[in-house]
Amino acid sequence: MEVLDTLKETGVDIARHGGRGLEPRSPIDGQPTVGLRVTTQDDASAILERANAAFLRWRTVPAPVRGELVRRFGNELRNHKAQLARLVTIEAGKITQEAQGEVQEMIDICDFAVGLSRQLHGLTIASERPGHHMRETWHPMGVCGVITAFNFPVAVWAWNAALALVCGNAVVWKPSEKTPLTALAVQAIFDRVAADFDDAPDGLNAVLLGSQELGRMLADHARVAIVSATGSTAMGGDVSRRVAQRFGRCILELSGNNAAIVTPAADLDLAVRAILFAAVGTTGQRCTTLRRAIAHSKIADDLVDRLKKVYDHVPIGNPLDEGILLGPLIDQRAYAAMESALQQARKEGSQVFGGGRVAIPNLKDGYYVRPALVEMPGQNDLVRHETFAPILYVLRYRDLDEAIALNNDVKQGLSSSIFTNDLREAEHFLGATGSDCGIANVNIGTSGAEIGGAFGGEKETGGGRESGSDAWKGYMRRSTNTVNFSRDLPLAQGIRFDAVT
Ligand code: UN1
Repeated sequence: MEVLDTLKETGVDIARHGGRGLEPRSPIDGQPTVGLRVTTQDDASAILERANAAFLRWRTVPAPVRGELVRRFGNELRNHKAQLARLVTIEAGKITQEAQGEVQEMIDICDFAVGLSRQLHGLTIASERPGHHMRETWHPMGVCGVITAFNFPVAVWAWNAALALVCGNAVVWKPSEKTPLTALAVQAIFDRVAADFDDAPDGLNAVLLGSQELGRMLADHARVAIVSATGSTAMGGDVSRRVAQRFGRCILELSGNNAAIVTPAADLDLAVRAILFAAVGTTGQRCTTLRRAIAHSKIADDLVDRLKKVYDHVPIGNPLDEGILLGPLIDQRAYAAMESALQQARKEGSQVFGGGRVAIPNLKDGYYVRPALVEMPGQNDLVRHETFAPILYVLRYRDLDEAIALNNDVKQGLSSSIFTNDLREAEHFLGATGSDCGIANVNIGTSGAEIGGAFGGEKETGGGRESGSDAWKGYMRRSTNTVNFSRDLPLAQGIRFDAVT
């Protein structure tokens, strides 16, 4: 079978992992792929102990040497880009272009982390005391637990793992139950690179396969210093409450409900292309997917007409086929959620364009849908709810403050955009009284961020930052150091505390 061949090419020993307990299916045709054994709680405990032992050694390896391991790993990802992308397509249903983009995101973050391994710098701070130095230093934290979702089965792990590893941590990864094969392939590649690297201890990165119980175990376990979780707000709430109980650290990247404001000063051709990728790409299953277009009433009709035209021409089908832009939803539940949102929209008197299941020959158990555009009279609870499917709600506004208020009037705060050629509008949107999201863009869509920036958002999105910029600080502990190189002992704030002798 073809999946087995691809797995073999990445080095997965299927005899070791094959079995029962986890029965992943490909969204392409709804058929089972390869059955796998789940990780028992006992095995998971042993893996966590091993990871902790690995951390104790790894933290003493100089950071640029740790970077060298990540460099070699990134090169192996380059060599296996096609195979990994294929597995992403088979397990997550992403079209080949996007699946390759996802693997490229892993490669990019490895490159970033290699450079970072020589840049883990702190501050020197002026001391108020003579003969004293103050500085900040950064140190490895421990085991980093990474919980990832089906929609980015490998890139999000890589954002976390590449940084965590150069920062001197060990990583234990709980991938989505829907995408375990892709995780095993990445693990096999990592294991080979690590085996050839003298300074890399055993168990530096390990995978736990199974249900949310294993995610909870990571959240509860005293050995896990950092839990980085990507997924629903409900999952993130559960994880963060558990981690907070033991005063651990969380990095959360949860739901989004991302909007684009299209003003009368927008380049509509550009806006339509950007909206298409952001709303329809990945079958609407990115946390950064565009879910709301907030269009000025002067241009709203024009925008909707143009969108309808391009929506009508989106090629839907097998994501492995060249030229397809819209692959399947992940499963029946995702389809049911989309249908129920559209039904609710109709009940509320909205205009629904598109939507509905599409039959693809030979793939009758895959859930293929037409993307939907829904003209909403106002922003209601349906619009405020994140439905993980290609539904774009169109809202209208009259002045920019009203549009920004609509942008911000949702519980999530991940990504946002404005389409305008008016500098005043753009800067207002980006400023303190503008978008309240972690990501705010001008003249590009809400999705498809580069790895160089910090990725994440506010409110129910969880507040975490991953990937670029200074997100690495989330994977290290900060130590403030005051060094006295004088012969005196002056106290801060001028306090005198001498016993008379
Ligand atoms: C996600 O959907 O969880 O900005 C991550 C983007 C991608 C990452 C999305 N680089 O759309």
